[in-house]
Amino acid sequence: MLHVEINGNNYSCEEGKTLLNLFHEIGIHVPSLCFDPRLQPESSCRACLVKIEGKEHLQPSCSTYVSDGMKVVTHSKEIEEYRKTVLAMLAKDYPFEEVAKNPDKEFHQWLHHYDITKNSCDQEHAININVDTSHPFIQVDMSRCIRCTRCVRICNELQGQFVWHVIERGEQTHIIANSQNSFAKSSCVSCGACADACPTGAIEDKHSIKYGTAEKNIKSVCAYCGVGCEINVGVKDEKIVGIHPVYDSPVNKGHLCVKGRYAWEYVYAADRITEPMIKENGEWKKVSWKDALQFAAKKLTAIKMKYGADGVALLGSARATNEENYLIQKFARTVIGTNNIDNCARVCHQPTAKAMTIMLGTGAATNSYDDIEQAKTFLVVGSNATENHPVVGARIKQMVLKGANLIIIDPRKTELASLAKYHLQLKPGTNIPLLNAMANAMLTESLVDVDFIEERIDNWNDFKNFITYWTPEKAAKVCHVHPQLIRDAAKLYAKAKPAMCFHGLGVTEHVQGTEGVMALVNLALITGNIGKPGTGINPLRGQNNVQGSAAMGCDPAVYTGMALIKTEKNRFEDLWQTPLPSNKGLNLLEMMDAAAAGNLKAMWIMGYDTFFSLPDANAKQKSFESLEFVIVQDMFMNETAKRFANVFFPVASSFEKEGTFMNSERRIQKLRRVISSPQNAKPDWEIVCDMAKTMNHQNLFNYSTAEEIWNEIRQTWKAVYGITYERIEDAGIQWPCASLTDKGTTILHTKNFPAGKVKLAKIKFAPSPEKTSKQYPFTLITGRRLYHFNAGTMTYRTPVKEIEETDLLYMHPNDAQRLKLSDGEEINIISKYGSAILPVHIHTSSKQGEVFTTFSNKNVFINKITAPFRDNYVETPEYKITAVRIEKIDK
Ligand SMILES: Nc1nc2c(c(=O)[nH]1)N[C@H]1C(S)=C(S)[C@@H](COP(=O)(O)OP(=O)(O)OC[C@H]3O[C@@H](n4cnc5c(=O)[nH]c(N)nc54)[C@H](O)[C@@H]3O)O[C@H]1N2
Ligand SMILES: Nc1nc2c(c(=O)[nH]1)N[C@H]1C(S)=C(S)[C@@H](COP(=O)(O)OP(=O)(O)OC[C@H]3O[C@@H](n4cnc5c(=O)[nH]c(N)nc54)[C@H](O)[C@@H]3O)O[C@H]1N2
Ligand SMILES: [Mo]
Repeated sequence: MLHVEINGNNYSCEEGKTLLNLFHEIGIHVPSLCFDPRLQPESSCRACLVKIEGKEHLQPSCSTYVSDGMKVVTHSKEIEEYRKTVLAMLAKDYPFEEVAKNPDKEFHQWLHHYDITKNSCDQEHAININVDTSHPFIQVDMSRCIRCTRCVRICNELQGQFVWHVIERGEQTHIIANSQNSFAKSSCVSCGACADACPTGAIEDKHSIKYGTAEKNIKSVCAYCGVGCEINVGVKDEKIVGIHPVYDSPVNKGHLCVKGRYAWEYVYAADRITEPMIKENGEWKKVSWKDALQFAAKKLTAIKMKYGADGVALLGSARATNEENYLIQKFARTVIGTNNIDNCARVCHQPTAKAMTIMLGTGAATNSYDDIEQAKTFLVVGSNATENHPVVGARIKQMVLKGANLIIIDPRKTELASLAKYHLQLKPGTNIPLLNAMANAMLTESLVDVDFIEERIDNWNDFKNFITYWTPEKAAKVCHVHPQLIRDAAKLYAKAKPAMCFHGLGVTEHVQGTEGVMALVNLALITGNIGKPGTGINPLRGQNNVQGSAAMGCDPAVYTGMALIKTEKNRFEDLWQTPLPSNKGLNLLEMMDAAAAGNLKAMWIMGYDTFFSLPDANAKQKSFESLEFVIVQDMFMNETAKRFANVFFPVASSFEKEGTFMNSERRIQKLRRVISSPQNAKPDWEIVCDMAKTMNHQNLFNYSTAEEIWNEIRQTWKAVYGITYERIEDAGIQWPCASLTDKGTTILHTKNFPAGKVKLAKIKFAPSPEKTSKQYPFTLITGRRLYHFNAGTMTYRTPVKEIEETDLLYMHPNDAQRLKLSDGEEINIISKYGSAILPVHIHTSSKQGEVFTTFSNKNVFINKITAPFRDNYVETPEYKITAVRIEKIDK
């Protein structure tokens, strides 16, 4: 502890703090216009200067570290006069009418505090610069710029986008974006960090211009991707007016992406469904909750009577809370009596969960985001993190900009690939030969961690024999990556430790998805890159709560907490006081097959646009048409609801309910009710309880708060027993957390694996049955881009669609030239399974012969053409490979 005297009072403080940090803690306010807690101190504005005993000149408090025995004066006549001069200088050309209009801006507050007016700073006329309103979310008015450079630095240091530049010097200094006249044309990714950091409003959120300042800010969790950023939701007159990042969140550390910060206006979309509805003779009719519930209950009961409980299937939602997912699987098993329950992890990271459970014993990320800053090397495989998990992507990018090594394995040149030391641009679907060859190189070049293998691996000799076959030369013929590059990448991952692996759908959404993850786990194990800081196998999970939905038991084979039905039925029968079904449940893909075969008759789908997002939609249409009864529970009339539902249950959004989400690093975080839900929309959990009551099972679904449900979950799954609502009031906790004093677990497997020693996987290569041919010469990869989210249901109802209007087909310039296509031209894309129309975008991120697109636009509906093949272990669709041809559309 250090001891300091400030303004005659004594304080103690830990080492490594700046004076300004300490002032903030003890409530002393000094102007600090170039300071932002998320940035390295710049000490250029000179407003935070203080007197330190023994120093001749005043010192900047933002960059001076506290030392023992320091004596500091923060406010004296001399210092205050000096500050006033500094601020008056900054305001010399300032448009003072803005001060009155926006008194809350940090700079304006200081001008007011020091009584600086247009007259007092001898202003003749403020400079006049055009206001740039080209961007849908951010307005730029550089007449208000005081050159504090927070925008420049936050764009560089937090996001890593380098949009803002300081040009010229002295009086002429000003800040411009890296585009000519319009900010919208810059390389900005709309994260909004600059607007967040700006102390004047020179760069400002259009939301705050439109709606004004929030009356209160309520902490909650973002409802888009699996990163799980913490947000402060600004509310005024009971409406959301803006979203800002939580500065001290361990997840996002004061950062957000465009969707988290700006894409929330879907909540107020004119076509949001707010009344329960029943479809009669092809027409939707609004009804009371009582009628909707009774109608649905009657139908489900009748189908159960006629076809048995397994005639019904249910789907949980990766967008809904843990509590809600827990209830729907409990409903399936207790009220209906079926294990036909699944969720969209099936089409996403189920292969990860399976592979990691088989090999390591736990099907979740081994490490935490905070390991990113500890890693020396990153291996990023089939994951486009800067677009799909932008806040984690930005953290990785920052480390790479500071010198960490980066290896990318992806058929496309993603943003991270352009920064990578090695980009292994493999042929789609060939992860197995490539990863096996990396293991081979590690063995032959003695790069393996002998001690780790000795201590923690069971079948090393066996594996060695297997892997000798997979020389980089042999693999290169299949995966089209040069053998030397495979060796170099293997060497870097094995030697520049600690090395941290992130993977995504480029691994899982293949016929060898589960095996792909196993091959990755092999690499981590043989190099000892597991169980230590800055290492591990880390899937970047899909939606806000896909990890939770699966962990709650929305899976045909397991109950809550990954408890196997095979072994834990009795325990759950005791817990729920009900006999439970022992029939093997159907997974989502099997549900589709069973429906088409006439064996499944009803589905209740909670928060999942299943028809739109499953592959080979033309075939799926037959499955859905064979169902007698479908309930969709959503905020919007999604494609599944529009075409196939008989009943629609309208839900509260994530801003309108309580509960918890589980992010990619196993962190349970608390969602808060920020606004009330419109008309008769209700939280999913209330709807499930109401259905249970209507079907005479209220004794098992008698909850009045989400917390009561969570407390029941804690009783069923000991890894979250220690996580109470009270304990996560301030910050989330990562499971396993077995007791009320346990702080949670940031790194798994530090000493042991649950099974003691583990086995390496010997994986043979069997290529995808989907192959290009003369008739279908291109390989189509589908995936994501930054602006839209999955089924597009939410983002297309926000101004994000002004930035990206539609799905685009990314095509290499040489292919476009050959097909005589110009950028933006609409084409017909055809596979064996169907066709779709969308514009081409000529771009070098795709290799020749490969094209890429997203699947979010309802009008394009790309899943009409995607291939039906599935992962060998868990049936995840191979969304990443479809053979297609592209035809010019005759005008
Ligand atoms: N902006 C945005 N963010 C999202 C989403 C969104 O829709 N939009 N969706 C969320 C969801 S549900 C999920 S699951 C995650 C997914 O996030 P990611 O896992 O990043 O998803 P994708 O873009 O589908 O695929 C990742 C990469 O896999 C590559 N790939 C394709 N085939 C192969 C292959 O054979 N081998 C290798 N190594 N790579 C290959 C693709 O080129 C692509 O760059 O994103 C989440 N975040
Ligand atoms: N071609 C192609 N297709 C793919 C993929 C691909 O890479 N390529 N990826 C696949 C993957 S990984 C995934 S995860 C799926 C995603 O497919 P979906 O899960 O269908 O997509 P989402 O857009 O995440 O949202 C599902 C629905 O949840 C609703 N919703 C949001 N919040 C709530 C809530 O609190 N409660 C309820 N009840 N509903 C809510 C939304 O309005 C939306 O209709 O798509 C898959 N489809
Ligand atoms: Mo996903």
